[in-house]
Amino acid sequence: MTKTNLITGFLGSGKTTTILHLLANKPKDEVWAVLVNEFGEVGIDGALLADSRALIKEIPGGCICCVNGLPMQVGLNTLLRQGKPDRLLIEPTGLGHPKQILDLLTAEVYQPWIDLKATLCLLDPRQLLVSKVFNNQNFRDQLAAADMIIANKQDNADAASLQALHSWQQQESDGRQVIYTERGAISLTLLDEARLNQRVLQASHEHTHSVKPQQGLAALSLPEHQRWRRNLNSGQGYFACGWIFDADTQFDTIGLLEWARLAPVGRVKGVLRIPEGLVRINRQGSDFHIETQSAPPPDSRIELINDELSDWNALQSALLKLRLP
Ligand SMILES: Nc1nc2c(ncn2[C@@H]2O[C@H](COP(=O)(O)OP(=O)(O)OP(=O)(O)O)[C@@H](O)[C@H]2O)c(=O)[nH]1
Ligand SMILES: [Mg+2]
Repeated sequence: MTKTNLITGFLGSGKTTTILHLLANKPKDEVWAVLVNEFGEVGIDGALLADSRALIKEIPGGCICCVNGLPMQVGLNTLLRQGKPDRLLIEPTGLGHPKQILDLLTAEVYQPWIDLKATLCLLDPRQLLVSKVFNNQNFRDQLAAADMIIANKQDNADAASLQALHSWQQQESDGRQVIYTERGAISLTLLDEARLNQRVLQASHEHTHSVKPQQGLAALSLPEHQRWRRNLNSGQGYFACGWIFDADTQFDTIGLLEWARLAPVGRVKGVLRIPEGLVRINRQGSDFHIETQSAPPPDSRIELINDELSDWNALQSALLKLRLP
C-alpha cells in the first residue's frame, strides 16, 4: 500500500514549496510520487517540481467539479499501479474544496492501494486578515478538513497576522497541532501521523471552464506548428489566464522578471526559456521567488491568477513583446 498525504492550503500558501522540501529530504531508497491538480488550465506546478526525482503527474484545469473526474482518477491509477510508490503526496488546487478528493481517496476501490495518512493544510497567517480569503468557504473547509495546520511564511508574519492565527487556533483548531515554519521546512515524521479528522464537509460547486474539464490533460501540450496559445479559467471568485509557448521561444530575462513582478494580479507562476537556460518564477502577492537553471525547459508556460478580472490582452501584448527574435 502507498502511504498517502493530502497537502492542502489556499492559493499561494506554500504547498508546492513544502512538497519540494519533503522530496529533497525523503529517504533515498523510497519511491515517492506527487499528484498535482491546479486551478489554471496551463499546468505550472508540475514544471516547478520537475527536478525533484519523484514521479510527477499533473492534472491542470483543476476544480471541485472535475477533481473527481476522469483525468484525476486516471492520474491516480497510473501513479499507483505503474509507479508503485512508497509515498504519494497530493496537492489539490488552492481554490478547491477538499471534500471530493477525500471522498475519492477513501473510496472502496482504493482501499487495497491507499493508506491515507494525515492531511496537512498550509496556511499563510496573513490570509486570515484578508476578508475575501477568510470568508471563502473552500479556505475555511481546507482548514476544517486538516489533521494539522502548517502555519508557513513565518518570516513574513507580522504581529496582526500572528494575533489572527492565535485567535483562530483558540477558537477553531480543536486541539489539532499548529506547526510554525518557513518555506515549508517541516519534519518528515509529520507525514506518518494518523488521519483522524472526521468532520463532515459541505462541498460548494461553482466553476466555469473555457474548455471542458475533461480536456484538461490536453492543456499540457501545444498543437504542432503553433508557437503559443492561451487558456482562461475562472471560478470561486478567481480568474486565471495562462500561456504556453513552444520550445524555441525565448524571453528577455530582465523584461520578463519586471513583467512578472509588476503584473497587477495576485499570483504569477511560470517556467520559461531565457537565453541563460530557464527561469522559474513564483509570485504570491509580494512574495517573489525566482530560480534559474542552465538547461532550457521543454516549453515555456506562465499563469496569472487574480481575484478580479484583469486586462489579459494588455498583459499578453506586453509579454509577447518580450520574446527574443
Ligand atoms: N517569504 C516566504 N515566501 C514563501 C514561503 N513559502 C513559500 N513562499 C513563496 O510563496 C509563493 C507560493 O508558494 P507555492 O509553494 O508555490 O504555493 P502553493 O500553495 O503551491 O501555490 P498554488 O499551487 O498556486 O496554490 C512562492 O513565491 C514561494 O516562493 C515562506 O515561508 N516565506
Ligand atoms: Mg502549488
